[in-house]
Amino acid sequence: GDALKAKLKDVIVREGEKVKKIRKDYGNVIIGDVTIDMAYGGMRGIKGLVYETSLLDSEEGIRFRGLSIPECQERLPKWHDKGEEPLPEGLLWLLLTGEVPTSEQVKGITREFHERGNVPEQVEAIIRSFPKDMHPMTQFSAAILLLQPQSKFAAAYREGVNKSKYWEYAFDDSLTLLAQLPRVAALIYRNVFKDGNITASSTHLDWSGNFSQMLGFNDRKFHELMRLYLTIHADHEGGNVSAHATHLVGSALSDPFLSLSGGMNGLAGPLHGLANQEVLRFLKKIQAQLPGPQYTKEDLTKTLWNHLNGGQVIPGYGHAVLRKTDPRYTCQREFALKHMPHDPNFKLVSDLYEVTPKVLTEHGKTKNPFPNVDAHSGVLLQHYGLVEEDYYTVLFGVSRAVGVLSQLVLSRALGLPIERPKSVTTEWVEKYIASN
Ligand code: CMX
Repeated sequence: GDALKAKLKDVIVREGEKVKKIRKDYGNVIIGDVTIDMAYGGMRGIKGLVYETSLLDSEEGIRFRGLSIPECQERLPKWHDKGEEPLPEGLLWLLLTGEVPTSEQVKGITREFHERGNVPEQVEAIIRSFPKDMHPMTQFSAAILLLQPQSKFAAAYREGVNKSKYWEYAFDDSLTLLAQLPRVAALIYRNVFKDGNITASSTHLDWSGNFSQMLGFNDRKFHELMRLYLTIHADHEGGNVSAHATHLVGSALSDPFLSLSGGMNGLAGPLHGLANQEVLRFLKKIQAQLPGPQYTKEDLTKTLWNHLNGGQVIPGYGHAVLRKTDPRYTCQREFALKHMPHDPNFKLVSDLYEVTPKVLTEHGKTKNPFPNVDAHSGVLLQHYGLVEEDYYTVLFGVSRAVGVLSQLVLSRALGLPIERPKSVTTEWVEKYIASN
């Protein structure tokens, strides 16, 4: 934690000066136009937000500080230097500083997470008392609020801290959150779906391995899967609902706990993070309707059309920005080809990949007929026995916290102001049209 904070201090000074100069010299340069369609259309395509940690290209997919997913898999430190998948602790370092960390630096973060990982007892008791039929994402968001009294940011603000120090408290809170989220998330899982017992933290394990173990999964391949999973779901630039919601709430100087909870409420929507749960439900529905494992591509096509004709979206397909297959889908497909090539659920996902883009193209509505991250993640979890799909978005949420909290720290460091875009009414639009 200390090494990261020291590094971050340098980066923040450098970046702060750079941004100041850009704004001073080029603040009036126009980077886009806004049409009436954009204003009604969910602000699609408007460049109205600076978000440093990652950038999404419509053809190529996500880059974390310039690194693609395969590059992250290659360059970020691995578990004991011999695992195959990147450690999300390394991604955190990369997102915050823009630099690839060493194994030692990553170990330091893992240690820090262990040191801060104890969830307050009264919070655990309340989580255990949640009704079992309360959706895991509702529990997760509520649990993050329960952690909020620990906020150093909120306490410092109350004490009248100088604004130049905001980022340090946001950083502190973010580390506390990231350290405690796995335990909180595992508690929800064990409490809703198992007997409520949870394995104590193992300090010899990394963040993902320890989380897996607390969930109750000891297969080393599952730990590798979780390292990949928690890395690739972390960040997807700034305009998506969970990132933008966290950023928006944080811009009011709400502390990282309040901000993250807000982001998680957005992630819980079926068009965003909940799509991973919806995909699994959809796969089960298809399996129930198919004649058996000997189904044909025509059978699949028919089920897809029935679903679409019922006025529902095909979950896991389409994207607001991407126009090609999501590289987060591709790397999960590669994981499946390597570790579970004969898994029947993987076969269904694979067969759908061959059929769905054609159907969606013919359907003619979606701008992107290709799969996104959520089309694949569920079957990997099913394979290792994490079969309760209502829980899947919580895993997404634990990962997404890495990205949105990194940016939150940087936003406070750069002194970004309260977010407040201008809205207009349809009456205003009519008058504007008439006068032009
Ligand atoms: N199945 C059917 N119709 C779809 C579709 C899909 N998978 N994706 C988009 N469409 C439809 C839209 O509903 C919209 O229809 P209307 O004009 O009737 O409103 C039309 O195609 C145009 O939409 P778009 O511009 O292509 O897509 P958007 O940017 O509006 O929305 C997204 C993007 C992801 C919400 C949408 O593709 C979708 O609903 N996909 C299914 C849900 C999903 O997988 N979400 C997860 C995304 C990744 C994540 O955030 O986790």
